[in-house]
Amino acid sequence: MAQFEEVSQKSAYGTAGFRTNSKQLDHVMFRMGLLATLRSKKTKATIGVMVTASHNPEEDNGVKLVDTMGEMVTPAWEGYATQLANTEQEGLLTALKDVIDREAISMAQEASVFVSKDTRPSSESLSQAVLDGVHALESHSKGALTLGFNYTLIFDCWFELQKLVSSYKQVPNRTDDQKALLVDGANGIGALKVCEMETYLKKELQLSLFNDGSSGKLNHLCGADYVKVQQKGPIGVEMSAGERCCSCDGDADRIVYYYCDSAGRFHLLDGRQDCHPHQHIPQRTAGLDLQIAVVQTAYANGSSTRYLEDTMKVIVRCTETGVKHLHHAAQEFDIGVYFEANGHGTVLFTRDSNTNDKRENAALLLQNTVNLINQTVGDAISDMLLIEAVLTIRGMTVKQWDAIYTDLPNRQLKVKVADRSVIGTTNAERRTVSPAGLQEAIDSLVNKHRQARSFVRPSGTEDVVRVYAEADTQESADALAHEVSLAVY
Ligand code: NG1
Ligand code: ZN
Repeated sequence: MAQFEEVSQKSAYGTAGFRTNSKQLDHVMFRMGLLATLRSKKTKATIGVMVTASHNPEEDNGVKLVDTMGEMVTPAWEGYATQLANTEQEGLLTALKDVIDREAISMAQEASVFVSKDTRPSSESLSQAVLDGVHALESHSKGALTLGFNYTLIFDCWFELQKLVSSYKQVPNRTDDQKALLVDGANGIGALKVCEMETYLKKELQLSLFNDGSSGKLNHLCGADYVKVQQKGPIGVEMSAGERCCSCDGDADRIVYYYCDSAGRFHLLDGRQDCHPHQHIPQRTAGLDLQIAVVQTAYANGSSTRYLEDTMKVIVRCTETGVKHLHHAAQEFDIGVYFEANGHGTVLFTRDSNTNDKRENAALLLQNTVNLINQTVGDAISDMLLIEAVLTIRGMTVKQWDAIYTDLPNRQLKVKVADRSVIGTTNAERRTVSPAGLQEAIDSLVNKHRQARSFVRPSGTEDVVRVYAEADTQESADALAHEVSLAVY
């Protein structure tokens, strides 16, 4: 390890793998191909490599490894990924041997690696670089490599799409005036899948697709991140009052809902997902005696946490940012609902709903919900259908969903610092442990505002420190975020 630690850490395996300008990623991709092959040999199972930069601009790209059960790889393997990505060419062989020795990997074991990519122009050659890495270790073995998919692992399966569609068809029909849903495809993968789904669901749901990739640029003036950050609708979507609209992100694993009221005011329903499926599940699990929990991050609005704990009376857990952390925490419960405030997430069912249970009706309903959910890491289309199903079953309009609680005004800022790694955090990133004095400074600023909360953490996907603040008024939240930014700087 000593030899590894001396290597300068230019890129680290962050919240969602490596992510930066696509021009800097060739060697990282090749090395992730090597590492995925080793991981596959170690686990004797298929490993996924996903080439995407999600909601980042089209010029960026990234790569993340997907472990045997569709989860992110373990911290030890993230460490190997960082080491390999930063090793000079001449040290590469030694670095690889080190992983092989540490993990006692049998190189005779066959490997199976799935490589998938999003629709970015750079994804084509970068995914090829991953495949080259796989080939470098597996050139002797025939058929051990499954070649690149066009879309994400999640969506590439036609059967998966059919399962979602047929489960959705079990939902009682909604009234005609509630059937329309405007979907912003962010000019990415989500658009392709919505297009496919549109025809199968014509009777149940009238999907109108915008930003379908035919002319616009990926995530440009559209997509989940744009809508959330800009607090306005995407380009090309004309919303009538009260009409349900949603946007997915570039790799379609994140979705946000929104609408305009009759006064033309824009309402974003971010962070509502974790309350939403949850409202549905207790009804469906009536009598099934399952332990249900909701997992959030520190970015969850304080009102949603209070609503879940005080009104819904469910267990709420808080983890570090990034679905890999939420996913692990959610696995500890029979049903774990997890969503980041920005729309990534899903629902996990760790106990078989059919086992030892005589209350068949509830079990059957629950099974149908299970089929509607993609449990691996969540995806925008299945989350969208789940939300549509819940709204239909509960007879709720988007406005009524918005009204289940009122968000505390909040503000998120990015601060550029010389070295963001000097900020160390604890308690699911809600408090800082370094540099000295920073947490005390934040505490005293928070104390000057009402119903206030603020925290800072280094981003895992951008070279910035993120500042979050919420308080009783927007002015107060803005002021607090600004004051805390100055304390960080
Ligand atoms: P970082 O850059 O570590 O804050 C961002 C998002 C995460 C997640 C990842 C991966 C926020 C505050 N952070 O992580 O929730 O989406 O990107 O895509 O939204
Ligand atoms: Zn994404």
